[in-house]
Amino acid sequence: MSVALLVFLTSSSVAEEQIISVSKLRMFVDELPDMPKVHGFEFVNGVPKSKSLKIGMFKKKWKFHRDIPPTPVFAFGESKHNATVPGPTIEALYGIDTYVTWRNHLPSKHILPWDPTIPTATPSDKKGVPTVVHLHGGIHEPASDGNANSWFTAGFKEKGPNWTQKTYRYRNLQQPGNLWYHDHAMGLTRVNLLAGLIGAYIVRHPDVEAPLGLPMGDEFDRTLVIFDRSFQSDGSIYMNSTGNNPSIHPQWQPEYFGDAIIVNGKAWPRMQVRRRKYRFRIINASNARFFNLSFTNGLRFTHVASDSAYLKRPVITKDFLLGPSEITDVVVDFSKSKSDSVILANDAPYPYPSGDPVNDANGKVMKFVILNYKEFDTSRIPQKLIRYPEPELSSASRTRYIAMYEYTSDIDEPVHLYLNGKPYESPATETPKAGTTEVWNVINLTEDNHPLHIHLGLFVALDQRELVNVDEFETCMMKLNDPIKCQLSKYARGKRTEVPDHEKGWKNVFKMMPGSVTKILVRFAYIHSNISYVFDPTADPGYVYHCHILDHEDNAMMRPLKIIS
Ligand SMILES: *[C@@H]1O[C@H](CO)[C@@H](O)[C@H](O)[C@H]1NC(C)=O
Ligand SMILES: *[C@@H]1O[C@H](CO)[C@@H](O)[C@H](O)[C@H]1NC(C)=O
Ligand SMILES: *[C@@H]1O[C@H](CO)[C@@H](O)[C@H](O)[C@H]1NC(C)=O
Ligand SMILES: *[C@@H]1O[C@H](CO)[C@@H](O)[C@H](O)[C@H]1NC(C)=O
Ligand SMILES: *[C@@H]1O[C@H](CO)[C@@H](O)[C@H](O)[C@H]1NC(C)=O
Ligand SMILES: *[C@@H]1O[C@H](CO)[C@@H](O)[C@H](O)[C@H]1NC(C)=O
Ligand SMILES: CC(=O)N[C@H]1CO[C@H](CO)[C@@H](O)[C@@H]1O
Ligand SMILES: [Cu+2]
Repeated sequence: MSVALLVFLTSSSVAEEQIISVSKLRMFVDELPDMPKVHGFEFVNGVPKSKSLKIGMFKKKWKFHRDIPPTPVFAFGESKHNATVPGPTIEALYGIDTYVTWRNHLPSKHILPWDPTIPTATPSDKKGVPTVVHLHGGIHEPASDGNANSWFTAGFKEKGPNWTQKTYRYRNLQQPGNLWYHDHAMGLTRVNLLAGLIGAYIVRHPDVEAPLGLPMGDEFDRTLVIFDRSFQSDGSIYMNSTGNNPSIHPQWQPEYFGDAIIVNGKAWPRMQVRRRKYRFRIINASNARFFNLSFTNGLRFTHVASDSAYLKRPVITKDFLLGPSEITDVVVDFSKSKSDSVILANDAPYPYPSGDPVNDANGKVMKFVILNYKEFDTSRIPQKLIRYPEPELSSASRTRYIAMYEYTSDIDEPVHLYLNGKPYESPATETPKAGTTEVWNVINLTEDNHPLHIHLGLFVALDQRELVNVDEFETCMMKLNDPIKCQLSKYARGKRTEVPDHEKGWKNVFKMMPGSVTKILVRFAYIHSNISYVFDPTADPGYVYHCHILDHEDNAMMRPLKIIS
C-alpha cells in the first residue's frame, strides 16, 4: 500500500449495526423544502442584464429527516449560512449571460471514503477536496464546461492539469429547459455528489414559454431533486468503504445505492398541494438508482419536456422510468385525484434492470396531501408544445460506434468500465465538426443499463435493438474492439424496443439497454436556431461524454470529446 493510499483512506469499514435501518424511520414527517432561488440576471432600468454570481461549496450539517441526527455534507450556497442540499436553484434568462465564480471552501479532508487507485484528481500536497462544476445540459465554451481535469481545491490553491479560469460564463442562448449543476472532478464525482454538490438550473424564455399557459410561478412550478442515501446512526452518510475487488481497488464499488429516498434534501417528505395543476421538474440525481415513478391512486403524469427541451406535444403516462441524471418535466392535475392524499412511488429494481426489487422504504418517494377545496385554475396543458426541427438521418455527416465494456477480475467482480476500450487519458477519438449531425451507434456489451450523457451535443434516440448471439459478438469485440470487423450488422437483428413517447425528441441523456445497440442522432449545433455557436467550441480543454452512473464515470466510462472546425 502506498503512502498516498494511507492518507486518502479516511473512513474505516462500518459495522452493519451502525447503519440506520430505514424501516425504523417515519415517512412523510418533514415538509418538502423549496430550495433558495438565485437569479442569474438582473433588471437595470427594466432591461435584463447579465449578472455575476459567487457560489461557494461549504462543509456544514444538514437535517435529512426529523429523526436522523444532523449530517455532515458539502453544500452549494451564496454563503455557508444559506448553503443547502441540493444547492440553490439558479434561474437564468434566455440570451442573458450568467457568470458564476464557483468557490471551493471545503476542508482538507473528504467526508466520504475515496479511492486513489482509480484515475483521480490528486492535489500535490494531498490536502483539500478537488472540485469543478459542470452545468449539465449547458451549451457553452469548453473553458466553462467544468472539465474533469480543471479541478481546484480551496482558495484555488491547487489546480488540475486542465484548469483554465475561475469564472465560468454560461450563455443561456439555448432552448429553454431544465439543467443542473454538479461536481465533475476526475475520479471524485460519485463521492462529491453523494456529499451534496448538486443543484438545479433553469433557462427560461418567457416569450416562447408564457403562451403555453402551463402552471407558473414559485408555488405551482416546482423542482424536485431526487436521490438515495444511507446513513449511520450518528447521522453521517454511509458509503461502503470496502471495494468489491479490494486488492485492486480498496474502495471503488460499481454502484452506490442508498436506502432512504431523498427529495429536495428531505427523506420521504410531504407536500401540501391545492386541487389544481402543478408543474414538477423532476431531476434524478442518484448515483446509480433508477426510479420507475407512479402514483398510488392512479393519478397521471403529463410530460411536457425531457432533460433538455420541450416535447412537441404532451404525453400522458401512468408511470415512467428515470435514469440517473435524467430529468422529466411533468404536469400533475391534483383536481383529478379521488383521494385526499397520494404517494409518489418507485418500483425500479436496483441495479436496473436485473437487480433487487424495491422494498417498503426505497419503493416510496414522497406524499402529497391534497386540500379539499377545488379551486379555479387558469393554467392549462396546450395540445401543442414546442417543435424543434429534427434532422433527417440522411443529413448525418458520419457514423460512429461507441462500445461499452465492463472488465471483471478473477473473482468475477467489475474492476472498471471503458468506452470503446479506451481509458480517459487516451487521446480523443470522437472529434465531430461544429455544426454537424452524426449517427452514434452505442453498443452496450454489459449487463447494466448505462445512461449516456454527451456534453454540448443534443441527441434524438432513433432505434434500440437487441443483439443476437451476443456472447459470440462480445468475444470478437473483446479481441478486436472493432464493430465493423466483428460484423455488428449480423448481430444487430434482435428485438426492437420502441423509444417511449415521452423520450422522443431532444435529450442529453439516454438509457442504453444492455446487450443492445442504440442508434442516436447527435447534433453539435443549437436546436432552436440555425445560428452557429456564439463561442469557440474547438478550444481547450474540450468536452467529454460519459456514462452518468457516477461510479462508472469515475472508473472510467468517460472519454474526451474534441470539437473541430
Ligand atoms: C445568502 O446569503 C448571502 C450573504 O448573506 C446573501 O448575499 C444572499 O442573497 C443569500 N442568498 C439567498 C438565496 O438567500
Ligand atoms: C461492503 O462491500 C463489501 C464488498 O462488496 C461487502 O463484502 C460487504 O458486505 C459490504 N458491507 C456492507 C455493510 O454492506
Ligand atoms: C435515476 O437515475 C438512475 C441512473 O440512471 C436510474 O437508475 C434511476 O432509476 C433514476 N431514478 C429516477 C427516479 O428516475
Ligand atoms: C413501472 O411501474 C409500473 C407500475 O408499477 C409497471 O407497470 C411498469 O412495468 C414499470 N416499468 C418499468 C420500466 O419497470
Ligand atoms: C434550419 O434550416 C433548415 C433548412 O433551411 C430548416 O429546415 C430548419 O427548420 C431550420 N431550423 C431552425 C431551428 O430554424
Ligand atoms: C490537459 O492537460 C494535459 C497536461 O498538461 C495535456 O497534456 C492535455 O493535452 C490537456 N488536455 C486537454 C483536453 O486540454
Ligand atoms: C455481452 C453481454 O454482456 N451481454 C449481456 C447484455 O445484457 C443482457 C441482458 O441483460 C445479458 O443477458 C447479456 O449477457
Ligand atoms: Cu454506466
